[in-house]
Amino acid sequence: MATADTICAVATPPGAGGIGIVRVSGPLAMTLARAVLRKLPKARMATLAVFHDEAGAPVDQGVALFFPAPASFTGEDVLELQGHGSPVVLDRLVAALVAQGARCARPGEFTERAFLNGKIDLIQAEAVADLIASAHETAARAALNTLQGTFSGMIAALNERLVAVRTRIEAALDFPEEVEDLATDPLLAATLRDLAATLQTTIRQGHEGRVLNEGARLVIAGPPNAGKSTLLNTLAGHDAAIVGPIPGTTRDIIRERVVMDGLSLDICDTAGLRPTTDPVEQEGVRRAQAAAMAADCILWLIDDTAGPEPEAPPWPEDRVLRVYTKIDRSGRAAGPCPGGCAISAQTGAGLASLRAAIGNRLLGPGGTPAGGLFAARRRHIVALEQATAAVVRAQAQQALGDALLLAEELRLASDALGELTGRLTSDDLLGRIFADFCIGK
Ligand SMILES: Nc1nc2c(ncn2[C@@H]2O[C@H](COP(=O)(O)OP(=O)(O)O)[C@@H](O)[C@H]2O)c(=O)[nH]1
Ligand SMILES: [Mg+2]
Repeated sequence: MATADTICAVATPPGAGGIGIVRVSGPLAMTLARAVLRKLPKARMATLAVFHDEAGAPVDQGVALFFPAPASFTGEDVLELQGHGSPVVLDRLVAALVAQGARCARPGEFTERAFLNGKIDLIQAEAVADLIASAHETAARAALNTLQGTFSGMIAALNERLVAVRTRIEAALDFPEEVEDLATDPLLAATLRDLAATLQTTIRQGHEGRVLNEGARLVIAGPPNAGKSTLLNTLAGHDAAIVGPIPGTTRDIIRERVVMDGLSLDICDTAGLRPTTDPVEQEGVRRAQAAAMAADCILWLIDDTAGPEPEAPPWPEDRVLRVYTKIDRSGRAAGPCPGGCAISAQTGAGLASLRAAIGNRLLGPGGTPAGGLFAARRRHIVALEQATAAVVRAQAQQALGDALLLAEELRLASDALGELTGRLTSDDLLGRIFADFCIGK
């Protein structure tokens, strides 16, 4: 897909720096190179040159690179001017390029062109933004793997299998006797079952990828005085929440962002759950429950010195981790125990195994992602869930012997995967994805 406009932008962060880079992409890149540099650099060869403005006055000198289409990031002719990192010089260069026919790029427009020109799929384009935004090393490595195609490859393999089944079914639709056979075809049933199972595995790995990429929401909940605020302060490493012996001290949700063993965690301390007539505390309890519902993992704190264990609210069991607290006084052994972990925030006993248990809960056994490290987004999981639901409905249609509906459900599954990779994505969604980028990328 050829784009008519030539875009340009400063690619380095705003402010003064050692080096400042201006990037140009589009059909005019070659003409602009000749105008600014007085020569066209050899393809992909670092070339020392003086940069001139539209009136021919020198603006800076530096290294120029020219990448002819299609072997460039965007797939178009690309010119890169690496000068001195002065905002004045960089603005002057951009103004000179605009005066000669380029226009200023929108956020993410270089990456959008790379996507539109088929250099990368949408998952990889999103990984470019995720890599730039990554807050810690594990997230950066995961985003790089996605950028290099780890996740896209898994989706492409799924799609290939889906297309093979669809081709077979759609070919059979023209022949009534073959249509009848489809309903009883054990091979088709096995293929659909296998496809659904692989999709489910991919969703699980996608969840892990999302946790690595976007971080996870961890909520500390439990009865009053269980030691919730004390645990938040311990995990955060500073006095974020007020701790006290009076039940009902915490009302508002207190949030701390913590990087723990390569996981970015948004940890919320909440009001203790108990029946109360105090309207402020009631609101605190309501907020605590809402936060727990939206959490990736709930630490359910149980005061081990306080008699019989309270019953946990009806949250999904796979998201709840029981934490027995104050074991310095109860005498329970620190570390893993049924359904969770025993700790003392006061002595630090059991905290290492609590951290490991949190990692296990969010990333599966070992606290490391099962499908290898790759970054994913919530959007990807939603699309994978849609594809899975369609394949499950397709299995039902096969059992009912309705070949037309079977074919239709599989088409919907293909469409969901197409939305994932960007093969079938609305302009609206694309606009939203690329608007989150920085300018110059
Ligand atoms: N001995 C002991 N006391 C603790 C521990 N954790 C919390 N406490 C005490 O328990 C009381 C309630 O703690 P707090 O964190 O405010 O509980 P919250 O109401 O669940 O937030 C405070 O007096 C804390 O000092 C612990 O590990 N050991
Ligand atoms: Mg508290």
